[in-house]
Amino acid sequence: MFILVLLLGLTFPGLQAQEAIPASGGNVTGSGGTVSYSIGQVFYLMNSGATGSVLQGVQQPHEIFGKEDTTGCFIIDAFVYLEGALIVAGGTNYGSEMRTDLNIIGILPGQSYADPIMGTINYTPAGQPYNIAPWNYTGTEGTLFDSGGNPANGKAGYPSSVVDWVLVSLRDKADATAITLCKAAALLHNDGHIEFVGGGFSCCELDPENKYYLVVEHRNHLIIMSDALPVVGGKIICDFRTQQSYIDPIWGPDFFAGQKPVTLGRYAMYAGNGDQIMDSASDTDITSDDRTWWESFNGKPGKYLSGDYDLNADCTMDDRSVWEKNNGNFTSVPRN
Ligand SMILES: [Ca+2]
Ligand SMILES: [Ca+2]
Ligand SMILES: [Ca+2]
Repeated sequence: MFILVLLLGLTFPGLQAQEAIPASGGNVTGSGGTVSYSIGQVFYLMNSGATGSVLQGVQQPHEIFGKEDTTGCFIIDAFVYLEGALIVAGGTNYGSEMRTDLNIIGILPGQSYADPIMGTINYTPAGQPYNIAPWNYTGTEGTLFDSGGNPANGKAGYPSSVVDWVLVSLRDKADATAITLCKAAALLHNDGHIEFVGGGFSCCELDPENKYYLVVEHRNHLIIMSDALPVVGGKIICDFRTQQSYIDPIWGPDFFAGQKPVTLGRYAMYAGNGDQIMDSASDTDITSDDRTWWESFNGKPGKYLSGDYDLNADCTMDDRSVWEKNNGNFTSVPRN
């Protein structure tokens, strides 16, 4: 009983000065919750320690109503497809799962491979790829995967099912006034599962009664957001693969882009958004700037490049074809 008072850490200015017996009990509310006290206590001793204080008396408060425990962190259980990786190699159809070419070749951040033709070692610098503009996200998730430039450890610890990195965040609103509550770079697996690494998604102490918007970004695909999602049992669940993402209906259902409908009733993030920095809208649209962007990488094989729109580890005309089909799509989902 005494311990409970201590845990609440409330201050009771009125109560401490109490020298008369109140006619009844009452409630005291502070930032940590509400505590009820009852009649009968006139004199008391206060014992203070490093973590709080305890009032000793004849009758101690015995009804404690603290805030709902929100110390647990939310678990995000989400799935998404990147269109570029879903395209069947060398074709225009979509496969049942995404390709992992970047991983197979060994060009994901931190991976390395020996180039047999050039006789050189290709080493992609370690670190999640969203530490550059426009994201400037400084998370250290990527340091877990580093070959150190040694092809003998070329896969750098990535599971073989990993397609690429995505950037995931939670917002409190759908529009531009939204606050990003938490953010993490995460691994995307070929079945669409988003895996949080290095401590997971540190979305803690949020109100589980609220609803949240889950945002997924990729370095050369179009940003998407979910509709408002409830927290169920500490979990936020979202499967973008089988449902359209949020589309602001203000100009009708077909004005803004959400995800691209692909075969088998599935959806995928639009590929072809390599330029996300030229102007303020570049991050949320697919335009001729994204073709110019692709052009600057065209002809470069075997590197981790944002102009590689179909994520097959080289930059060729195929990537331009992917861009061409998606050119003109733009989203209302603000990136910043
Ligand atoms: Ca922008
Ligand atoms: Ca763009
Ligand atoms: Ca390519």
